[in-house]
Amino acid sequence: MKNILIIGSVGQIGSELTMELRKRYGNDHVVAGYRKTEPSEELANSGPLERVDATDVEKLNDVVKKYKIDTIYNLAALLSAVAEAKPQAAWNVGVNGVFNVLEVAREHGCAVFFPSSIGAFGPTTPLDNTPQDTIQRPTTMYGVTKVTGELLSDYYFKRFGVDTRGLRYPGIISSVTLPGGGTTDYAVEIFYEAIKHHKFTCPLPKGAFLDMMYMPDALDAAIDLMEANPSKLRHRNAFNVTAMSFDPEILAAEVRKHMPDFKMNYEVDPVKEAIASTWPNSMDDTAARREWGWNPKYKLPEMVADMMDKISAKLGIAFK
Ligand code: AKB
Repeated sequence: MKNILIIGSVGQIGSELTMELRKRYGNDHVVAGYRKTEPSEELANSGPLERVDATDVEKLNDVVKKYKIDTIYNLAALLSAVAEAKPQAAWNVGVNGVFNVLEVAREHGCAVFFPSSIGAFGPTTPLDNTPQDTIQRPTTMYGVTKVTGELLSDYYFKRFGVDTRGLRYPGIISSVTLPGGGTTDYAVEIFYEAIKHHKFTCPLPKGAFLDMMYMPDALDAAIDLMEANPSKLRHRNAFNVTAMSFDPEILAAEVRKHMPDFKMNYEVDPVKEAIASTWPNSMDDTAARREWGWNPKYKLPEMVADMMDKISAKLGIAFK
């Protein structure tokens, strides 16, 4: 039986991944690690909880020993726009934290999941059908930390045999926990504003195409990769994974199929615009499909239909 530690369990991906892992492996086998933000009642009452932070290596060691942890999902990170405002903090969590987790994993024989991002690419990367193995010269602190995390994960596998695995996530869309400070957050915010006000002011410009994914696919991707037969993995870390690619106009048109009076205008955020312009328009994820069977279930129409229903129910506001 696996004993899993999630670092960053109250974040956008962590909050849902923790519950999904508890469902699959048993509540007592999945420890929810958190730092400052208090966990939801659901998270706190359904299994073990520890205040543990990737930058505190001693506490990390204690928790891994206490629960005989064999797998760590390290989801702690500052998202791209926040990382531009706080580059030192982004480096501390995104590089020093990753290094600590890998060191503890080496000592205790744990497997490690590391979520990289489309942010690991930069302006000199081919932006269309971005290959799995290509130029990575990101110009954001977020990207610098993600490339470093990818390289450290490769290094710990090759040098010490740590079972490291990871994905390059696109923008993740979910109805449960809001993302905080990412460039792709608009693709979640649009649903709250549509349901509440039937309109949205978009911070990215028309034509800003980015890869995206609905949360159920993002959870499956992480768990399927961690369960994949290692002999099939040629890459291990930093797999490109995507489910859809759209720009704000295409997303708004899909929302309008459910809410014909929906309106969108633009107030472009220059920081987010600059970041988005250096990220892929769409990635090639054939390595993930070939090596461990990646096959997302949600395309744009299914994702939008489900988000409209879920956010409407969450806010208690009917829109039909
Ligand atoms: C962000 O926008 O910073 C993240 C990401 C794509 O990694 N959602």
